[in-house]
Amino acid sequence: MERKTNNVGIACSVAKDSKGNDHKKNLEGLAGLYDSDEEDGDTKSGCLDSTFLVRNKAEEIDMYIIHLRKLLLEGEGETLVEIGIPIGTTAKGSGLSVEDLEVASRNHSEILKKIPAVGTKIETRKNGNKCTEVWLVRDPPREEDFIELITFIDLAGHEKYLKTTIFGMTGHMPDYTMLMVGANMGIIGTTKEHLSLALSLSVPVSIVVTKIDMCPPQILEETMKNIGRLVKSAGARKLPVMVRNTNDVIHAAINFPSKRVCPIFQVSNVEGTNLDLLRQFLNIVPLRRALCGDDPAHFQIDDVYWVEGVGTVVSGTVLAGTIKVNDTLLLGPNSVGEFVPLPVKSIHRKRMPVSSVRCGQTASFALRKVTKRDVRKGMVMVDPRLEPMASMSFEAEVLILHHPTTIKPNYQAMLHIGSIRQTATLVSMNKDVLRTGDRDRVLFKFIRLPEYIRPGTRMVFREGRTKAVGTVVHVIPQATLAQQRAKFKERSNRIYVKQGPKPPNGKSKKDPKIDRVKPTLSSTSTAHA
Ligand SMILES: Nc1nc2c(ncn2[C@@H]2O[C@H](COP(=O)(O)OP(=O)(O)OP(=O)(O)O)[C@@H](O)[C@H]2O)c(=O)[nH]1
Ligand SMILES: [Mg+2]
Repeated sequence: MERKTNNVGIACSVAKDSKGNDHKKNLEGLAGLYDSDEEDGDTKSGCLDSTFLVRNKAEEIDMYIIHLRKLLLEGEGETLVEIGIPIGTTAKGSGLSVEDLEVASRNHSEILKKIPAVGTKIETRKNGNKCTEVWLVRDPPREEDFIELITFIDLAGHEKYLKTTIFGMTGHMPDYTMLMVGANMGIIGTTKEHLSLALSLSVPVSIVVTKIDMCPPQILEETMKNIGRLVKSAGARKLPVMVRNTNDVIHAAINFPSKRVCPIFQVSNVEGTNLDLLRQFLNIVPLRRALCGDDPAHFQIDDVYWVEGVGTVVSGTVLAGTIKVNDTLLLGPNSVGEFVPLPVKSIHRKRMPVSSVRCGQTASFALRKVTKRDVRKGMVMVDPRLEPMASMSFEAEVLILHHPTTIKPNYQAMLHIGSIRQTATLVSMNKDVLRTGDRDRVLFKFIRLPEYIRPGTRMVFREGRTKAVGTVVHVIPQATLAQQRAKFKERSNRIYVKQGPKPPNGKSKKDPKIDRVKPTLSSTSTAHA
């Protein structure tokens, strides 16, 4: 490895920055090796402005650092770098072996620390058995960079991915939704489906009509008429607001959080028509939820990864409080309903290391002492002060949006509560049967694992064409395995004291049930009891 480091070092090549600026002029004199094979001024994607040979020599590293600092300055804090271009070659047809590239990329990370800058690998370019890595290099983040940040959650439009779209809406807790409608296509089945999902989760909806550049005027007019009708219909009951100028933007943004209006934009992503209005709207629309960074921390996990050299990484949303690096939180519930204390090793927000995150923000945490298998979507990391309890059963107020016939007890459906996604049985309800349009208070029981849920959380359940929404109103905590064992022991002791010791053959004639119960105490059976 040491030999490779010296020989390979980092064959770094600097390409145009992420904003597409050409730095060629500025690089002359700085670049270790100017790529003279390319025609002057040619900076099309994949062509390099300059290449650097950066070995373990201090002067080569220094030169590269100076160069990157300059690029960061010119690129307003960011630039793209391609690692692994052997010196003296063009971008095309080049690359390093996987092992050499690994060494080069590790060394590159070390160099970035000296700048200091943050590098994120964004692409591996393969060329036969050779490859290169494209890195986005940025200035280290300042806390104020993260104060006003809009996170876009791109959800799937196709019906086939409805499950994922529902997960995005319940798991990521968006403040607002932007429903995209192709001007040519107009309102289709999924448009109505997604609108009803946003309405039932009480998330304000705006509509963006795209592709107006390629839509005949009469079709666009028809689409707009249908959208207006849909927005005003009994199910939605909103006032459509066509956004045509800055005054409309202000009016729409002020009234948007109240959910009374539905701002409608007509844009072309190709010609850029009205994108400035949409941008203005996103910039001024106020935060919808009151966020309190002082509450005990509650982080909801929506994905788990294994990152080479880092370990288990969980991503999700901070629902309450503030979480700092090295804070110890309770991770759970595991399959037996327990929570385990775990320190947060490091925090990344938008692919950047940060020292803390607060409620409303999405982040990923590197965890210590836990394998990927121990964590699943829907688990939480919470402040120990919350004394979290897992539960298999809970009561909810539900509204049946659609069901072809009737729902009776023992009906099973896929529940979405935050990032929890699990099948549950509808155990009991107040009414005899539930039909489309009915509201009722019902008792659900998860079929597989205990979960951490809190009253007031919105939920969606669906099964085939059945759709229903609801709110968790009462959670029945499940005793942990330790508590169940303690209870069982206490009960056995009481019986023992009452009945005296068992006869020597081990069988109690008075109560044969006791012996039958004892051997069945296994972690799974008790946890799910
Ligand atoms: N002419 C024109 N084409 C557009 C416009 N917006 C998007 N497109 C094109 O439409 C196609 C689909 O765009 P996407 O952004 O992938 O659509 P999507 O809704 O995200 O699709 P899914 O992610 O599959 O749900 C692409 O080829 C775009 O270039 C527009 O305003 N005008
Ligand atoms: Mg898309």
